[in-house]
Amino acid sequence: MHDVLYENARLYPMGPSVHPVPEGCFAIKDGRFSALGETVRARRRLDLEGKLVLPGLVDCHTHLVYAGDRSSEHAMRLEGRSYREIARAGGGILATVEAVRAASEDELVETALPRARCLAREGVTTLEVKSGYGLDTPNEIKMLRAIRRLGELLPIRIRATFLGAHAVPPGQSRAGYMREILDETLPAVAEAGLADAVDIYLEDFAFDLEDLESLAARSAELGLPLRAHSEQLSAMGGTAAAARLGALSCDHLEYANSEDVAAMAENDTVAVLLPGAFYFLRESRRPPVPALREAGVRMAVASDLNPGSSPVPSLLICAHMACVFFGLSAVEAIEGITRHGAAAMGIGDEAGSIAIGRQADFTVWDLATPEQLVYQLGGLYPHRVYVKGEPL
Ligand code: DI6
Ligand code: FE
Repeated sequence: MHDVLYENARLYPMGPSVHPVPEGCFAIKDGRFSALGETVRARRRLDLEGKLVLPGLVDCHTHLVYAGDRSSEHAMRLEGRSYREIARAGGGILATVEAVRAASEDELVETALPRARCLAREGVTTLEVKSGYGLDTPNEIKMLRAIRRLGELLPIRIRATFLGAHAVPPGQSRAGYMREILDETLPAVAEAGLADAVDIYLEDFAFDLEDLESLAARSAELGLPLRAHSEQLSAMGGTAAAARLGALSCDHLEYANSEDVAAMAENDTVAVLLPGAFYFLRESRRPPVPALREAGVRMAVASDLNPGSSPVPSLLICAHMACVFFGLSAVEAIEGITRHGAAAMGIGDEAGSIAIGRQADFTVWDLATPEQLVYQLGGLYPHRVYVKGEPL
């Protein structure tokens, strides 16, 4: 006997087929999907009145734990200064580092909660959050603990990524800081079970391919999967290198070339597109979406929610922008915020699609077609969000 049978839904399981289930029904038992497209016997029956049903959404790349405010940099950019110039002059990420170091773990949790709630309200039931504004062992650990606490305070699934290699802290050499990450911070983070993955910011003012290699080796020893920010503002071959090192995802990719795309295809690396940063930094170069599509690289879309380059607490606005700016189809964008987002986090078998045996995280929408999800820009919310079969 199943717990609940949901009937009369336009059900898009998103995995692997993107077509709706013709029978439009599904059932839940003990918080998991227990039947799909079959009218089974259940304790309760619920008529969804033709509403659209999608998996719970996945935001696979955010930096939503932070302190302080960077609106003055926005003002500087509006006057013509570039993100890179501001970063080189000690602003940018380092400004947030100063604020995060001065904040307590409680303050980080309190200020992050409303941001995470914005995403959850839109139907995000799986969320990734990165560290990377602490840049030393105690402060990185403080951030990661704050991320774990968000996961305890909110009913959604929250995964933590260690991004110690985000910027070189003031007064330190890159090599010296990398040694600290490899010998001290990352082992401490792994030991405490505070991270589910490791990330690195590859850019000429951040970290290089040598750093990537040593970080990949250490992460592999500690059993943590690798991700990379690569080819956002310049081309340095970081994407191809990270893909060959087995990275789950390469994120941004505005400057990725055909070699990067081929390496991603060969290694099954997910391409994470972050149109919020492209928009906010007023970039003009777009990620090579036609080449990624042609090569069969899975494309995820995420908010990149952060104070410097993407202060955009809306995954749906980012999905919309992925269509308008980067040329994704509606279905590609929806795959990007469901199953491919989950794949970028290495949890494609747990989240991002509706399948028998999986945790029953799903969203119900008062929309006629999936296309409508990426049509209206902003102000779009699900009729209801379910986690483990329970309405939020
Ligand atoms: N993700 C990042 O890590 C950096 N850019 C991006 O898209 C920027 C974070 C920041 O400026 O605080
Ligand atoms: Fe990022």
